[in-house]
Amino acid sequence: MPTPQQPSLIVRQKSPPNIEFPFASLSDGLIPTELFFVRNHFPSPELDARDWRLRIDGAVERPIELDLDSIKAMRSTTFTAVVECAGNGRVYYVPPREGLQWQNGAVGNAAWTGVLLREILELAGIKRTAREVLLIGADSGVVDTNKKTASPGPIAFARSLPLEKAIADSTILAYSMNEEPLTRDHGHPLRAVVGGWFGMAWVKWITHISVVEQPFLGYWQARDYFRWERSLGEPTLVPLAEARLLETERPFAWRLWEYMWTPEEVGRYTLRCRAVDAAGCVQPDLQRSDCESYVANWIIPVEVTVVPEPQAYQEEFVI
Ligand SMILES: Nc1nc2c(c(=O)[nH]1)N[C@H]1C(S)=C(S)[C@@H](COP(=O)(O)O)O[C@H]1N2
Ligand SMILES: [Mo]
Repeated sequence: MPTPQQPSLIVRQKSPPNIEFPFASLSDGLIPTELFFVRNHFPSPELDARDWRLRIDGAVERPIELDLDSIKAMRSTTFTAVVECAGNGRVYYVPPREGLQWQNGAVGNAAWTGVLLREILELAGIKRTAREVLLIGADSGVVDTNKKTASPGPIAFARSLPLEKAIADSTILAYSMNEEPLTRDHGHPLRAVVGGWFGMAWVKWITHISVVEQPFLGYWQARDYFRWERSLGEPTLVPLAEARLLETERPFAWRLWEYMWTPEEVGRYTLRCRAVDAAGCVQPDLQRSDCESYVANWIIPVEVTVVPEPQAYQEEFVI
């Protein structure tokens, strides 16, 4: 009897691990953690939850340090949210763009449990001069050695959120994913979950939070993750931050859909689908040159081959 095919992960880079979810195998609202995509700029640090600490300093009344138990003892919040890498779909760019050649699977939906970032910041007391909240990961390394975009030596993965988003109900520091403790590749023991924002804002392995009074211009904010915007005439660089909300009862989570289609005859077909949101925004038909190598959100045709019903196969399954 033929065994049903197991979906297998697609390795886009071995080291550090960058792994894609086989999107064609999507069958459920939540992606199981073992099939969830992994996007790492540096090797995943192995942090021991027992001696891990979270330091909160900068524009706060009282700098503090918390251990994992005291964070878990705080009021917990659970919500389901999609995390999508801004580079998802990059392989569809013509001509090809530099970067990991993701197809559609650098995206996933999971149930996240943790503590509102706002409640953690309140323990330290946010000063009135605060403008952004910088989240710093424990991973680090050198980026783009010998290139014009090379980092100034080894750097950590760090990104800031504007204060309004940092204190929103859609931003938590999560210690659990799909009801299990975070795994090493997904940020154990604590990561940011920033509902509605692209993946790079979801900093993993957080050990340090600094409340800042000036816009943060670190590598991952000012050198990477940009696209062009032409609204001012000449194209200007704007950081990637726009929320991309899917039409669903649960904000920030996706919704699966299906469409019944009976092909008239065997042969090759091309399927296309276009998303339109409640506000009437329509998914673009074609690639736009302004998005660097990110936000590949135009319609990607899917080729299918319709074959005659496999009789022998069916009988085997009936028993
Ligand atoms: N510390 C740290 N956090 C990080 C990254 C990273 O390299 N280091 N990658 C970011 C990017 S670009 C994405 S898309 C998401 C992916 O989350 P996942 O690996 O849990 O799927 O993590 C984000 N958080
Ligand atoms: Mo990403």
